[in-house]
Amino acid sequence: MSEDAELGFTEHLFKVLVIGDHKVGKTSFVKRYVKNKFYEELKTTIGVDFSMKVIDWDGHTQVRLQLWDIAGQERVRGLNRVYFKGSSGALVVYDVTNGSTLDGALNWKHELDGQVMLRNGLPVPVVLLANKCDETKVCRRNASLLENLCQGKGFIEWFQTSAKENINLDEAAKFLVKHILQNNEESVKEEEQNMQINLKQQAKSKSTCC
Ligand SMILES: Nc1nc2c(ncn2[C@@H]2O[C@H](COP(=O)(O)OP(=O)(O)OP(=O)(O)O)[C@@H](O)[C@H]2O)c(=O)[nH]1
Ligand SMILES: [Mg+2]
Repeated sequence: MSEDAELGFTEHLFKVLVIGDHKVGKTSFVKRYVKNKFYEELKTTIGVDFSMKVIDWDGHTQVRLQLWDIAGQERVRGLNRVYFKGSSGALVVYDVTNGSTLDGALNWKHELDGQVMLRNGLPVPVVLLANKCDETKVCRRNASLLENLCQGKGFIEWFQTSAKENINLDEAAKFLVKHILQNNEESVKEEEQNMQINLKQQAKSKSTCC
């Protein structure tokens, strides 16, 4: 975070992962969200692709989201964990037309939780995206299933999205950023408190010395 004290303007840079199985629409999400473009045909991602989305959060806060779009192919799964480090949150994508990718999403979440956590030991915020909803809407029964899943598996929320028709991408990302900002604020407060405690302890030890 950098702050221009005179203007009271704050900038944040957050690393956000976009993860999920092969072909669920991760790259499509990023391309729609960042460039407002959609492609029927896309090359599979190899390794990781980076994109930056700048959000004017409010009049005095700018958020830069560094999006890490990670390859979903099974054969490179184990290798991709190295990219998780330092992330502030994640979007885990599954494809509503392919049920097995929901199991995949749960695996990705589990792997992420094993690799990254907040300073207080809690998991980083993760939003579940039920993508390709232009093809099949999530029915009410599945919606309540997903709600239960979120609670049970620790996703902060789920959204049905379509990268193709630009449905709910901004909403899902905003929801995640709101949580990341809250976590950030809490950890800054905690740091300030720790610093005050340290200063007090130093002052105390100086006053008792000699
Ligand atoms: N109908 C529909 N098709 C989509 C949507 N999002 C992505 N697709 C299509 O799904 C296919 C795979 O999309 P990608 O974005 O390449 O998927 P990916 O998750 O990045 O795949 P990997 O890079 O292999 O891990 C492409 O043909 C996209 O056009 C969507 O919201 N609706
Ligand atoms: Mg991709």
